[in-house]
This record gives sequence, C-alpha cells and structure tokens, in this order.
Amino acid sequence: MRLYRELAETDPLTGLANRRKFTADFDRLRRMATRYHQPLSFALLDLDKFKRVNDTYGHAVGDVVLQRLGGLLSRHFRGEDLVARWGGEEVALGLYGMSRVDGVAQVASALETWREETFSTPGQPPLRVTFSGGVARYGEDGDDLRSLYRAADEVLYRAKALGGNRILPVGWQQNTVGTVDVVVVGNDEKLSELLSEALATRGLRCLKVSDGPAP
Ligand code: GH3
Ligand code: MG
Ligand code: MG
Repeated sequence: MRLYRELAETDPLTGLANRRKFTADFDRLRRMATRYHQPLSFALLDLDKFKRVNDTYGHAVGDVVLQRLGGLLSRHFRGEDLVARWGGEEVALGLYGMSRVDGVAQVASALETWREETFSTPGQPPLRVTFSGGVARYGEDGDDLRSLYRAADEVLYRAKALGGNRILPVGWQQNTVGTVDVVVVGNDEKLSELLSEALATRGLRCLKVSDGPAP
C-alpha cells in the first residue's frame, strides 16, 4: 500500500511530489499558517527557453535538466517547505514561515546555485539553463492555491518579459523609466558587477557608478 501511495504521489522523472500531492500538503500548510500566525508563500518556477533546450540538444538532455533541477531544489528547500513538479517545466514551492520577500531571497539563492550547473552535450559547449519565478503570499495575494497560482504566474510572466533568470514578488512594478532601486558605487568593476547581478536576480534595478579616483 505504501509503495502504491508513493507512486501515486511522485513525479517519475524528477522524483519530486506531483501536483496532487502538493495540493494536499499545501492545504495542511495553510491551516498551520493560520493557526500559528505564520507567513506562507507560494512560488512558481519555470525554466527559461526550455523548448529551445529540447530542440537544440534533444529531449533526453531536457529530461536530465529537469531531473537535476528536482534534485537541487529538494536539497535547497527542506523541512516544512514543499517542492513539487507542477507540470511540464514548472515547479511549485510552498514556503512555510516565509513572507514574499523571504521567499524571493530563498528562491533567488537557489537560482544562483542552479545557474552554475553545467550540462554536457555531445559535440557542443556545456549548457547552462536558468529559470524564472514568481512569489505570492498566502492571505494577501490569494486565499487558495488557485488564486495564489494565478498571482504568481502573472508576475512570472513579467520576469520572463525582462529576460528571465530572476525572481519577482507579486506586486512588483517596473520602475518609471530613468529611475533605479539601488545605486552601486565603487571602483571595483568586478564587485559592482556581482552586486548588480545579485540585485537583478531579486528584481531590483541598479545603476553602477564609479566613485572617482582615490584621494
Ligand atoms: P519561456 O522562457 O517563456 O518559459 O519559454 P519555454 O521554451 O521554456 O516555454 P514553452 O512553454 O514554449 O516550452 C516549454 C517546453 O518544456 C516545451 C516542452 O517540450 C518542454 N517540456 C515539458 N515537459 C517536459 C519533459 O518532461 N521533458 C522534456 N525534455 N521537456 C519537457
Ligand atoms: Mg512553462
Ligand atoms: Mg519555460
């Protein structure tokens, strides 16, 4: 019976929970969040330009990418958090105890680890794949899974429009043209670049300026 249940709840390719299992577990997290007055967030991740990965390298390579993503995410998120394959190249996360901002930070850090992963491909340079994500907070952006999914998907679409490879919270808004969120000041070009990249991954726009010659 246990084996049967495991099979019914697991996605065979990635080994992650499937959508049905996620839906049941998320319900439990919702009740816990309400009872213990804890924040709860829902994140939706989607691999960037994944169709092109399949088209260029074949579905077998695409499958390996999905398997490795499943492994990385289940190592990164543990304890109360839920990780499931929602379907296709989409992964859903239930982040217990995390506000929208905490959720973005956690998922962005997973993305930073993920984009260092390389995949060998026959006769071509190693491949790297990125993903994008949207994070919605239970109670504020939706009261049930369906509305949270819709909210997260809508902001995920914006992340894609910006070129992907970033995680945005629901409510994220494009700045007025010509304004930025953060100004990175410094003469260390490499450090400024690293900082700007980390900020962009979290949906912040920045401007790099040098602070002039040393006195
Ligand atoms: P975007 O950056 O906008 O998300 O573009 P995309 O190409 O990732 O999105 P699109 O929805 O056009 O393509 C999704 C692709 O995911 C197409 C489909 O073949 C692939 N896919 C879905 N499930 C699997 C799977 O189990 N294995 C493999 N190899 N590919 C899959
Ligand atoms: Mg998709
Ligand atoms: Mg995609």
